[in-house]
Amino acid sequence: MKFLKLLLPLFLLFAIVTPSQAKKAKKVKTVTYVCSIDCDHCKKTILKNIPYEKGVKNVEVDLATKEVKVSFRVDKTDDKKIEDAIEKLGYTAEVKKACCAEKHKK
Ligand SMILES: [Cu+2]
Repeated sequence: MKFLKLLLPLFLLFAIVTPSQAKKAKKVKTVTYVCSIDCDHCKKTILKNIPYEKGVKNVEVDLATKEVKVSFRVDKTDDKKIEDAIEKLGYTAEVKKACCAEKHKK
């Protein structure tokens, strides 16, 4: 019995330490582009095309800020390819630079 009492905390410790491996999540990155979009038609054009680009998981368009937020698989595409895809539709696209608030997070 005394042996069991000693073993239990040890076992519990193992149970806490061992998980946290095997987290093989598909890496998704979200990049915000500032684009030359200015009306509902532009928004529709973006939403009709960009979600079908290779590796793209999600697209959000904010007309007020002219921002297009794209989430994509890093193993399938990259910032530049998405940028090119937006430009191919006839818009300018520029990766939105992180503001100072982003730096202060670290
Ligand atoms: Cu437009």
